[in-house]
Formats: sequence, structure tokens, C-alpha cells
Amino acid sequence: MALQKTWRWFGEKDQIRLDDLRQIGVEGIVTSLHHIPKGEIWKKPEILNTKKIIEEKGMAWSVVESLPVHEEIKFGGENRDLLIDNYIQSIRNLGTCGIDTICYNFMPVIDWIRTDLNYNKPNGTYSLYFDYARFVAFEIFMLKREEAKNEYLSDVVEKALAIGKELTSDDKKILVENIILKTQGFVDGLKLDGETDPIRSFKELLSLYKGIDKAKLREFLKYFLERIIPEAEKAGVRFAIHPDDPPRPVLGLPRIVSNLEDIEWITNCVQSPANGLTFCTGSLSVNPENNLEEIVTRFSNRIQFVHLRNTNLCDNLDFYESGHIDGRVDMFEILKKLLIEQNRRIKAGQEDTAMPMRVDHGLQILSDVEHAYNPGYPLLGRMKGLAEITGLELGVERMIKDS
Ligand code: DNO
Repeated sequence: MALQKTWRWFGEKDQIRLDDLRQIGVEGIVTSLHHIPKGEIWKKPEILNTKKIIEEKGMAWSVVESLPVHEEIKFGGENRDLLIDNYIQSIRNLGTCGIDTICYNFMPVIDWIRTDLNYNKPNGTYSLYFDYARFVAFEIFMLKREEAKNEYLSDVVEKALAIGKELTSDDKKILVENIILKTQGFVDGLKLDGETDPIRSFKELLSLYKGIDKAKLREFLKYFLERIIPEAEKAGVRFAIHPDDPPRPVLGLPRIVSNLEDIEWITNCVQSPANGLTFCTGSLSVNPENNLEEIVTRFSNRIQFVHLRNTNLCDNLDFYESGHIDGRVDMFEILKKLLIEQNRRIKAGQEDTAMPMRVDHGLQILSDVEHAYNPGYPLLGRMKGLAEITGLELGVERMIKDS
């Protein structure tokens, strides 16, 4: 009994080598075919090639993160059916190649958001920070989204107005980099690097969602799930939707994977273990109303992939990533509940007993700062997180066995 220890690796371009990962206890790799444009079919030879590279190093390709969902599927565009057909073909190909878990998200336009990628903590480490008012200032002053003034709490808007007036051109450049460029492309979100006017392109993308509210976005997700989940079942593949990050509306866009009620709605949409969840403690924990222990208990049989990371909430719902053990998430309780569920699956003779887990993100510690790792994905910070989680997990396992 133990969750399968996995690690997000970004393919051959990743500065971290597969050879090094085995030394730190990684059993499975989480990756994507990052070179294939969104919407195109993942062909078998391409899948097998990546699989072979991983297996030659003594590990398994445990999870696809992500098989990206094309925007047209999310906003119900005219090519949606064709794009879903392609998506289904990729699922079949992955299933035939023996890959059985796929993580995806249904966040319009933007995959995850931080305003500061180098938040210096007093102990000398660097972390990722979301400054709510600064983000709203980005919307009002840089995207010129006047409506934003009515969409957020008045004290956040007030603060944003003050921040906006002080933004220098360097500050603006950094905000564009952090919000639109550096955090998106490498996870197969927006591909706007190299664009001469990323703000304009970003606004164009936002405009595609005009008139699409929460109910509509839910309808499009349902349409998608009703088509892909039966195919996933046939292919022996399980899906795991990733929660919204941050789990609250931004940019005037609807959010549909932010809390217990959303997850309930999604899991009820299509009743199948293949319609599952990526239980991401980091994303869900920064909604102060979310009770993670309740979520993990309620949907335990739908958790197909686990992201473990911790956070701290500050004033105005600002938050920063606080490593893996310390923070508002009670990692002990979460691991206990996950391991009990794993035990249950084993006893029930289910197939989905590996319960792949990756430590999500990591602080930049020691020499991490000297490397150009993707934001959130340093080597040493994640390695420390994996060691901490592994130790805690051993203790929890022992406690369960002894009790
Ligand atoms: C960021 C990640 C996300 C996640 C996708 C899954 O670090 O958690 O990019 O991979 O949302 O589709």
C-alpha cells in the first residue's frame, strides 16, 4: 500500500533528466506529447516513442497530463465535433498503448494563474504568489476590462485601483510574462510566447467566451463528457479533471471545477469511474470555503490522480505556495483518507489501485534558482517535497496497519 510516486517531466526539453529521477524514488512519469498542437490526434508511434524513452529508464508512463482540450470544445465552436472525434482517437490510441490515466482541465483561456513567480520568503526560498488586487489591476489597467470593477469585492477593486496607478512599464512587462507567457506555454495552455502583442491576442481569446456563463460552460463540459467517457471506458482509460486554479471566477470567465458542488455536478454528469477527478490539494485549498477532507471522503472512488501541495491564504484571498507539509492543508488527514481508499480498492479487486500521486510544484531552494526550470517545477524543491510526503505516508501507512 502506497500511492504510486510520480513526477511531472516535460519531455526531452526538460532540464531534469529521467536518469536522475529514479535516484529520488520516482516510479512513474507524468507527461504529455508537448510537441503536438492542441486538437491534433496523438498517433500511436508518437505515444510509443515517449513510452519507450520512459520505460528504458526503468519507470512507467503513469499519467498523461494533459491531453489538452481545444478552446472550441470549451466554447462550443463550430468545429467542436470534429475536435472531439480527434480527441477520442487519441484516447483509443493511448489505451491501445497501455496508458490508462489522463488528466485534463476545462478552464477557459487560461490554465493557472500567479502574479509573482519569485516570491522571496524570509528563509531565503522562492515561491509562487497570487496577489488578488494586482491581478485585478492587470484586468482593469492592462486589459482595459472596465467590467472587472463590478465583478470583484469592493475592497479588492479599491486596492487594485491604487496599484494600477503605480504600475511602471517594467511592472507591466512582468505581469504579462507571469500571467500570460511564462506559466502557460509549457503546460500546453496559451502559446503566446513570441507574440508581438500578447495582450491583444489574449483579449481576442477572452472575447470568444462572450455570452458563455456557468450554465453554458457546464453544458459544453457535459456534451464533451457524454461523448468521451464511454469511449474511455472501452479503451480502458480513466479521466481526471483538474480543478480551477485559482478556484474562483477571473477575467469575467465562468469557472466550473472550483468546489464540492461543482465536483458533484461533474461526477453525476456521467456515472462512471472513468469520469474522475485530479484531487489537487493546492488548487482546491485556496477557496476558504472548501473542506478538503470532506471532498476527499465524498469523491474518494472517483479520484484517479493526486496532486499534493500546500498553500497559505493571506488577506484579500491572496495566496502563496507554502511547500508540501506546512500550510493550510492537513496532509496527514488527506494521506490517511487516500490510503484507506487505496486499501478499499485493493480489497475490492479494482483495477485502479495505483492511485498515482505527484508532488505538485515546489519551492525554489538552494541551487534551483540557478536553473531555468519551468515556473513551479524545480528539481530540489520538488525532491524535498517528495521526500517529505514519502516519510509522512510511511507513518500514516504504519498507523493504519497497526490500528
Ligand atoms: C500547473 C498545473 C496545470 C495542470 C493542468 C491540467 O502547474 O497544475 O497546468 O497541469 O491544468 O490540465
